[in-house]
Amino acid sequence: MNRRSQVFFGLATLLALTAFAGAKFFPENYRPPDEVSAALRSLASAHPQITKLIPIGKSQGGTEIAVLRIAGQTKGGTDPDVRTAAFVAANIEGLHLIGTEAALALCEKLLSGYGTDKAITELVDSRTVYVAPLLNPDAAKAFFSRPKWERTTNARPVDEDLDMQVDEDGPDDLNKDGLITQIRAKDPEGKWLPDPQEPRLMKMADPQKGEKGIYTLYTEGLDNDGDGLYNEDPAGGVELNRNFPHDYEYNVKAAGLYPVSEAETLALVEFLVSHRNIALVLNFSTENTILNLQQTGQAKPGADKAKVPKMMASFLGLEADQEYTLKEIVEAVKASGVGGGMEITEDMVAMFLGMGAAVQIDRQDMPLLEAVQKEYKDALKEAKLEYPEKRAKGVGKGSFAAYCYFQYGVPVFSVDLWAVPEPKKEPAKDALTPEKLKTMSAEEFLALGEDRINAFLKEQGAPPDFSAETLIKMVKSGQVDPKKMAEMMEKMPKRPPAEGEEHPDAYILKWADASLQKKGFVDWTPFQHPTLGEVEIGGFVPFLRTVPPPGEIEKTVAFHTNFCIRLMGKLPGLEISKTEVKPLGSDVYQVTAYFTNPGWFPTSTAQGRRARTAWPITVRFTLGNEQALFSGRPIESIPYLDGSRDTKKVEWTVKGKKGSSLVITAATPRLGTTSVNVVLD
Ligand SMILES: [Ca+2]
Ligand SMILES: [Ca+2]
Ligand SMILES: [Ca+2]
Ligand SMILES: [Ca+2]
Repeated sequence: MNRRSQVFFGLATLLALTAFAGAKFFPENYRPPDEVSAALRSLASAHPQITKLIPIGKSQGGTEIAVLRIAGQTKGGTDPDVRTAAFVAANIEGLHLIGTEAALALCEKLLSGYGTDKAITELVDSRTVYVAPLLNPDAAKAFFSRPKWERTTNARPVDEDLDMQVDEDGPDDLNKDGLITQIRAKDPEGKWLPDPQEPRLMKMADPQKGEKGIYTLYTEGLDNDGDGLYNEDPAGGVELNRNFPHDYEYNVKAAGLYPVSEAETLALVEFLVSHRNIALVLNFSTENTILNLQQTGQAKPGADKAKVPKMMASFLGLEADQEYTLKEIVEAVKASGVGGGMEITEDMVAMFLGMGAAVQIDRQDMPLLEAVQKEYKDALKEAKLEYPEKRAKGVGKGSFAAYCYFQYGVPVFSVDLWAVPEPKKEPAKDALTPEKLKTMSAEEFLALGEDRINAFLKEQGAPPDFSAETLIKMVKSGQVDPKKMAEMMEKMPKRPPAEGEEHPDAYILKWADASLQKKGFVDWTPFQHPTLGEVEIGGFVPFLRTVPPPGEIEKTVAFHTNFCIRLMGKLPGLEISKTEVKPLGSDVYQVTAYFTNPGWFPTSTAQGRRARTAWPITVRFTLGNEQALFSGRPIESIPYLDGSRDTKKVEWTVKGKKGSSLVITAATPRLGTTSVNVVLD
């Protein structure tokens, strides 16, 4: 190879590499499903004393789904699957690669901190932590595939368009950049037009504002089966995070045939219901339910009005064949005294009348969630982690988190770990205002520069022909001074504020331009499409919103794994904190036992009690030989204990010999069993 061709070859390679770097979009920081499995196996084999790798099932596509159990040796050899536990779930959506990494990092932190870090050692010795780092491996594979496309479905073959063919028309990488983006095609009947402020972004035309669409948008690809629709039936499947039984969407293909119809969701639900010791679920997903408390879709009671069953109607003083609003029914129930002092909500009435699932957080659980929210916000601030709070995503219908809270009946916290950062607002003190303008000299005004003046004009809603360029010319030529200009501007008709509104994705594009060297967006480029003709291909790079760039991973993972460990340290517990024996004479004794929750979380949530999946605490009083119970019951039930050392007592009167003993036991599935030996004395 001569020198010239060497140089040429080098250049060509460089160009190819640059193109490919954009296409790859930092995969080296994230592990594909087989590497996640390998990482779990190696963690388990490096720490055999305190781990157990539990395969819970296989994805539709055949990848094993595993839970790593972390539990230290307990005194008395309590079974780790019986003592109080936290379950950490990750990446049920498949595109939340950062969640998988955080879950693995949490395992590593707990295992390496065991024996060296006091809080971690205490946690691991007294509790059990289950971690499932990858719940949707089929979808996660799409991140590592070429072309890369955002997919949240498992590999179940589904005929989305009911044409008797399955998975026959998926996206196609037409421009061969390794990414599935979008196509925009000029179309007189199109519904889309470029955003006037940011023409790279497309917005839906609003006919009420006189806007007219000029483009139709498609996912990048061909109409493989020639039915006139583009990419209408891609590979897969069911969106696992819509396949859970609470507030489930029937007759929606992506939600599956029926609740828990999928291998992955079934495996997960089976694991949860067979591990009744789980008292807390932490979920790494694109939702952030610590900041956004919306616990399920937009579900509302099915109708505004409802009829009340005949039997109830007469009891409530209502007419059986008349329709009432939920509010009216709530009032009637309250007036009747049926609730026995319980807070009656529209939600409860709706559920009772079979109008739909509960969708609101139980009022009694609110203080708990708000306290965690405050702690989280304070911790974010302290760690100087900026998070666009208002953009935090709530939970959708049929989601895993909704199932955990409403049906499984435990506190659940979803965190997304990262979101595209909000652009920083200009500090207000430097902001230019018409008032400031009035006091400025011509020199000071010119020193502002064209960009700042333009920004100011835009902010003021100045007409488009009122540009910085013309103003600068006018000031320079002495036609106008800043004071006069400010007065003119105050009189000027303002553009309607709607036009100043930014495209909802504008901040994402700005961030991508600034932080990803423009690699976050594929610029619209002409393409000759075989059936659509002249089109352009472009749009956001897949995974831009859910996968943080390398520089931002470590800090958020460290922060959130620490926060999770903190939350796990708040798990409820059950102890018999004190017993008292009082002789009443003639071999009769009064025995009192105090039951305490040493944890911060209550022993059950109000919703758990309502769903009847939070068991009460069962107290057993087991008499010794030749003892007899005078008063009190051999089995008592304590509905629940609040957090932070809430204590309830139970009393009995026993006849028995001085010095003889009996046993008091307290047990509930989520908190294990504890017992104490009491001597009559
Ligand atoms: Ca089909
Ligand atoms: Ca492409
Ligand atoms: Ca098609
Ligand atoms: Ca296609």
